[in-house]
Amino acid sequence: MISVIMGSQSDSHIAEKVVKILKEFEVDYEIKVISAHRALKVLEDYVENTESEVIIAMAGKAAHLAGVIAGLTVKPVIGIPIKSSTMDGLDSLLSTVQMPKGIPVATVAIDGGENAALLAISILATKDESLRQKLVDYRKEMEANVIKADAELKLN
Ligand code: RP5
Repeated sequence: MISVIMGSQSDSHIAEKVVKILKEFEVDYEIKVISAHRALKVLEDYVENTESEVIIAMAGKAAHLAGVIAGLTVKPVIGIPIKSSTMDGLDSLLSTVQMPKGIPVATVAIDGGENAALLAISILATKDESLRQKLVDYRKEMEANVIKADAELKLN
């Protein structure tokens, strides 16, 4: 199972991207809104008790959510910096990616919900052959789409 945690309900447009991929791969997930600064105790309880194998955390501005979660668990934590301020997400990116040594957060692109989901699936796929095959098929489909786009190019 994968946990998907948003820092705020206002991050749900990116959570939707994550959930779309998880559904496509038929992976179990649990989705929550838990803020690290507004509800720290709730976050601690959740992280300590969840049975999820991977946690995806998304937050904007001074985005400490993924880092705090990573400090609470040795499970893999994937951080999505959210573009939710006047700084175009650069603040969130640096807050999420620049973790001090010892407590890693695997950070994807700003608003990179799809890649966060795919990375979480890749982690589960190390112990799940059928999930691994779905990832291979997904990449084959992407390749086929590129070949098709090239064949249909009308600019030559
Ligand atoms: C962060 O601050 C959230 O993750 C969100 O991206 C941003 C704004 O949150 P709200 O003030 O809209 O709740 O905590």
